[in-house]
Amino acid sequence: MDLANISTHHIKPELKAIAQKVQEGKRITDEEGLFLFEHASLGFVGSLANEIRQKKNGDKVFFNRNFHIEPTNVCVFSCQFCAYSKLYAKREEGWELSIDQMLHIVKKYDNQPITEVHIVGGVHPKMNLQFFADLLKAIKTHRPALHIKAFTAVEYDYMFRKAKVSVEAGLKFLIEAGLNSIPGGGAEIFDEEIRQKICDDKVDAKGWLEIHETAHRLGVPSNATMLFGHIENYRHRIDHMRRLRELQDRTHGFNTFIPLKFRNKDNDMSHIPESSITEDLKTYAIARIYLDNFPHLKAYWPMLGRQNAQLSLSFGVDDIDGTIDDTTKIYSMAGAEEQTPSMTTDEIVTLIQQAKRIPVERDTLYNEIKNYATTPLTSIEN
Ligand code: V47
Ligand code: SF4
Repeated sequence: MDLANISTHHIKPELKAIAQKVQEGKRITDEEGLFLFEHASLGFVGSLANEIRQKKNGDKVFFNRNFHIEPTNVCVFSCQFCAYSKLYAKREEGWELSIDQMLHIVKKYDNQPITEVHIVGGVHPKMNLQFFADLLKAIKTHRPALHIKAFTAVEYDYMFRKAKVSVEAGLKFLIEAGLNSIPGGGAEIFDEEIRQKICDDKVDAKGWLEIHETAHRLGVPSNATMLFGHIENYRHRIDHMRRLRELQDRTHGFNTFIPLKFRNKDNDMSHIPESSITEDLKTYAIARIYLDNFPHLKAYWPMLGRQNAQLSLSFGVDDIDGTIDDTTKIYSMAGAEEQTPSMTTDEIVTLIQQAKRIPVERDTLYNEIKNYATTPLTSIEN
């Protein structure tokens, strides 16, 4: 935001000071982050976040070609916001895939230039550490170059405790079997009081952070999410991001921060209204401003919808995840915008070009696979 070129007399002095700090590349404090949530307009945080994104990633917007496997939707935990846990209580519509069935899914993509498989699901009491190690080995044997991004800290915590191994030993065992990186799920909101109300029986904040810290130490990168727009307040969002920023200062192992908007269909928090798009975009923008040590900010388009994901590119977001075939149920079941989430590469490229950005296909670690800078925009908006 070029403060010299706009009329600033109506901007609060605190906001001017924050903008100046950010423009000088300085880190904002928790109180300043909170001030942005409480007093800044969407336009203000948006243009500040946009400037940071531009400095970090230029005109590039990343996406990757991936598919999902959900080994099961049975889950021993009872997160209030999750449509799965409700399902488990009713013992309805549960599925459990065998290794052969999951390998069959992998084989469907044999002739496609997919670079990543994202494996995440419920926590099934019968699927243990050895089962998952065998799964990873089977995938790697079939397609060695496929990057395996697998299991949230929630799943790790359960399988390691059950196998009576330390986090380090468990992770080493799975790395040996083929694990390449860790997705960001299960973080929800770290604040103990809120966590107790929305997901009190799964891994706590300390456990989640320990698993990611250990993974980073072992050379395995990861992502981090934040479930927002339910019973938490702005202080809790800032507290969540502070814990991540501190860990990132120590390890630099996080690639991407992914805010996940709470969806209220078919879960035990259905009475809570969903946040507005203004609130969602503000949260993206403030995350971009506050998390100065995270290289990337991702809008998960199946949850947000493709049009809002496109809009988020002007609020600090530089990544819209993958092409994702119709294999992710946790969101569609909770009322996500996209009931059959799948976008072709052409669709994703066009969506990014319409926002006047350069689409870049990346691998999981943000190495560029294809840059679409010179690809003409084919849509009517050309
Ligand atoms: O942790 C469950 C969320 C997450 C709801 O790392 C819900 O690249 C909103 O973490 N409303 C798992 N969210 C998914 C996840 C993820 C997704 C995409 C990419 C990556 C990555 C990670 O799904 C859970 C939980 O926060 N979730 N129910 C709901 N009703
Ligand atoms: Fe289980 Fe994850 Fe759903 Fe919680 S969010 S009930 S841990 S599948």
